[in-house]
Amino acid sequence: MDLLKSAFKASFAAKTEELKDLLKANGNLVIDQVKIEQLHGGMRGIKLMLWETSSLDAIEGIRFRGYNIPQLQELLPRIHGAKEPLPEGLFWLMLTGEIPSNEQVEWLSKDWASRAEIPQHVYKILDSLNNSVHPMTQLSIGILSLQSESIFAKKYDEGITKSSYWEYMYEDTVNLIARLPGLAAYIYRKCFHNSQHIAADPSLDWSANFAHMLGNDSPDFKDLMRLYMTIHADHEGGNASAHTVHLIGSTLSDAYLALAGGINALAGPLHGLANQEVMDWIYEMIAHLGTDNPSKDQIKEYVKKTLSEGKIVPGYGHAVLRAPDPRFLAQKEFGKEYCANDPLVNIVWNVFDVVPTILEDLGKVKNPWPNVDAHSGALLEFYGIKEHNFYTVLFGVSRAMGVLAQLCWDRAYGLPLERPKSITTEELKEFILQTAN
Ligand code: CMX
Repeated sequence: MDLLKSAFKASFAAKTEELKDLLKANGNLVIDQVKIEQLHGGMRGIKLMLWETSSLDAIEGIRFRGYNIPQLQELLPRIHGAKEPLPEGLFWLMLTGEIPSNEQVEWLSKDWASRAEIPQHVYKILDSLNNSVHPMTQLSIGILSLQSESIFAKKYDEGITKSSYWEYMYEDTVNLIARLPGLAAYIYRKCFHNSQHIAADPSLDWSANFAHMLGNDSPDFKDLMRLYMTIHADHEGGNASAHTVHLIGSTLSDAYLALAGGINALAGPLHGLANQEVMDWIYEMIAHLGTDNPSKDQIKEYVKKTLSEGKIVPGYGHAVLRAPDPRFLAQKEFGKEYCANDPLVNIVWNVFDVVPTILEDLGKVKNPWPNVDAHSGALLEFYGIKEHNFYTVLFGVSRAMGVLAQLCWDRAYGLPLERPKSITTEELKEFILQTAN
């Protein structure tokens, strides 16, 4: 059994026992109550699933196994001359609860590089797709085509016991994560660089190799990718992409089928596609105002115009957060160090200065602050990744780490099929009538 697999086994063995005892002693305790407005309003805030890899606080933001983003930036190993920690370290942390050593991260990086090969039939399927097919759709199709490689599906077919599900889910998870940069870079070079593909360099770490295959070998871009892949990896279980993967996985679909579903959820404009929308919106503003250096007053007027047309301001607001997203702030710090004079980056910062007050004044927006998607596009564009409709693919590659690590936990815990209860309006009326009497 490999290093991380055995560390994960030791980690979940103890937690599974603890969870069994907790359930036995407290299974009847009521943890939450559901209001009718929550039933209708997207189930906001209802506690209804276990999720080990991260937890989201409305003010502080995301914590991965108890560590917030600044702590992760300080504690996770930096190797290969990186200034930013490697996301491989975060994946180790999500599975084991332990900050890994440099040697463990080095090993994991090599392990992923050794698993990265993509079968030829996947390339053929991608090549058959017209470039007008959105890159997120291509990513989803690419992941589904890779499903031929699922070890979990094969073993399940042969007949395996429930207690061994986690082992094969772990194998699918790491194989899939290892292959995602190659898959995403293939889609990028096919759509935007005339299919001039760049071979992987297995001596590089996962993110640096991804940067390399996209076509930018600068050390700073490699660091941006390490940061980007770390901060987008997980956002607890209730967000649409995470919950989709968890739900599909609960039917014992394998990691490939489950992740493709999550990618489809991420492709919506209220979720991950917002990073594309932000950059499109900024470019529309530049064209409308006729300047790529708009004043804050001009930006204010454009925001008001957007709202008056019944549109949302992309990159702002959140279903859980009630403060500026620390993932936005981490990218702002990166921008200050590497591209403080870039015009687009400065527009992003000026938008940040004016939008929250305007949204607050609407009186209905619960969180007027920027989320992760408000910043990422401007940094990518600075390093030459200018194709806005590719941005959510990068989000998807990172998000795979968190949701697939959790899928390993799901199978390790033996969590059952998800099957909540829905009710009709007639039943709702009946309930209200009975409660009133
Ligand atoms: N611009 C304009 N109006 C906004 C807004 C924004 N950025 N954010 C929220 N609102 C509006 C909502 O549309 C809603 O209006 P109606 O009552 O007229 O329908 C009202 O404010 C209340 O919404 P909310 O409770 O504050 O927000 P929700 O939890 O319903 O939705 C989110 C959260 C993210 C979908 C929403 O803030 C939004 O649409 N933001 C812009 C899109 C975006 O950036 N999404 C990315 C989120 C992060 C991610 O998943 O990647």
